[in-house]
Amino acid sequence: SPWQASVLTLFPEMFPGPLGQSLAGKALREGRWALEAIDIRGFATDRHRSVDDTPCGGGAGMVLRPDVVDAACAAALAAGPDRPLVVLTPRGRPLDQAMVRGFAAAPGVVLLCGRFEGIDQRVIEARAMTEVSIGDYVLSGGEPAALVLLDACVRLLPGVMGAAESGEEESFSSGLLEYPHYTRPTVWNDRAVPPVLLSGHHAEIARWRRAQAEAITRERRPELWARYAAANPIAASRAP
Ligand code: 6GU
Repeated sequence: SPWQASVLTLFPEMFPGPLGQSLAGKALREGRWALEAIDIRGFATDRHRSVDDTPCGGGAGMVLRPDVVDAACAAALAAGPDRPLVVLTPRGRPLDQAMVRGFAAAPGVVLLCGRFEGIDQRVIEARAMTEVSIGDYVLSGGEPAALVLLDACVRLLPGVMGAAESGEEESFSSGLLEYPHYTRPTVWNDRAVPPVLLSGHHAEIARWRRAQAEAITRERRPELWARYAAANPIAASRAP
């Protein structure tokens, strides 16, 4: 029984989309994970197959109906009941690598994609859904966010990534942003590769890379640096 993703959406044709390509696509074809896109409209009950209605209290846009969403959730959970139910919404908790590790360690996920102005809050509470956002900007729907979350999970599944990258070797397992990368030619448009990387001194290279990663994290992501510095007081004391 592979890791099972079920996506509840009004646009099932958006899946697998980019997840049918590259690393995730290969893993999908190899049966290391499975993906089903479930059309929420299939759970409408009236003649007009309506899934949304006007907001109580007034205002712009439409709200997904709780009864329709609940029926779609029940159908998804029938295939694998022990999976977290996640709703993708800009008002959710910001996705981070620790959450991704948790989802990847579960039997799979059920992802509900928000559309219109929102989803009736009662079904979110009744189903104890986890509300997740992928960042502080607004998408027109949760589908691209669901694709992002799934990509982040799938690359951590057993057998998906080679030993070379190994999923958690790089950035965010260390708590630092990545050091810069270089390849041949050693001089390009008057720009030289940093000489230390051509020195063959492995310990010196590792030190240089760590210093670069620490500097870029401090400059770009002070909140990540604060967390790293608290966990690595020696590194913090070394910093300028
Ligand atoms: Cl999860 N959904 C939408 N619609 N917009 C977002 C988002 C999610 N995360 C960031 N922006």
